[in-house]
Amino acid sequence: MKTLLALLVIAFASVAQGALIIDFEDIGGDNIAITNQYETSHGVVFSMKMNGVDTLPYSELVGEGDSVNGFLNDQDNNYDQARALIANYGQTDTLGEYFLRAPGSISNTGQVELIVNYILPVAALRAELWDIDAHTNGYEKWLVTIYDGNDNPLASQESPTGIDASDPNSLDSLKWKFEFDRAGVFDVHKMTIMFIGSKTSGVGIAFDRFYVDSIPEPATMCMLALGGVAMLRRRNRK
Ligand SMILES: [Ca+2]
Ligand SMILES: [Ca+2]
Ligand SMILES: [Ca+2]
Ligand SMILES: [Ca+2]
Repeated sequence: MKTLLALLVIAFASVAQGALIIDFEDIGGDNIAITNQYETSHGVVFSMKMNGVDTLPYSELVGEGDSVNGFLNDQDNNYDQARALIANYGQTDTLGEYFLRAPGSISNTGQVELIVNYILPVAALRAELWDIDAHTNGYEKWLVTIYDGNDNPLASQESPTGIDASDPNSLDSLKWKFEFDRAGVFDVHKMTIMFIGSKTSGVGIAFDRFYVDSIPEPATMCMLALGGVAMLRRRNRK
């Protein structure tokens, strides 16, 4: 019986983990509009506003040489990749092959806001924002807010204020991780990541490794429960 329970727990954990993370590795290529690709698999829909106008975020291929870039790695003078000496800053390169950026070239980006709507409310979420830094035209900073079903804010967090990208202690080509945990209460219906820095252009958003803690799908629960019952029956027959 104990073994059976352990097996069920393992089965459940692996199902939940597979469904939890959105790392954009399966998005299918560079420069693809990210909208409802994760609606059925993860229960989330992405959208974006730029300078208050509705638009969509796009997939970005890690590394330079492809068309359109997501962020400038000032420290190493390349695009769309983690700092070469990232380990020296206590971080690891988790970007993989793809992340999410604003549409168009960085030089054309303005006041960016990433919006995530949840089909079913979630109790916890976390993600990474890369390359929060500053240049002569201003600094970058983000406000992450979560909302209830009536669009009322539940909580918010500010990112660090970007400091000059030439400073090794800046978050240039490094990540800032944020997390919200509603302690088991599934009341988060929406998340927004709004630019609140001083730049008016050249704002690069690089978003990745988005975890969604949603209620397991009834179908999955049912299958696991039935599997458990079947195993118990087989055992009892012995
Ligand atoms: Ca990724
Ligand atoms: Ca790229
Ligand atoms: Ca690209
Ligand atoms: Ca940078």
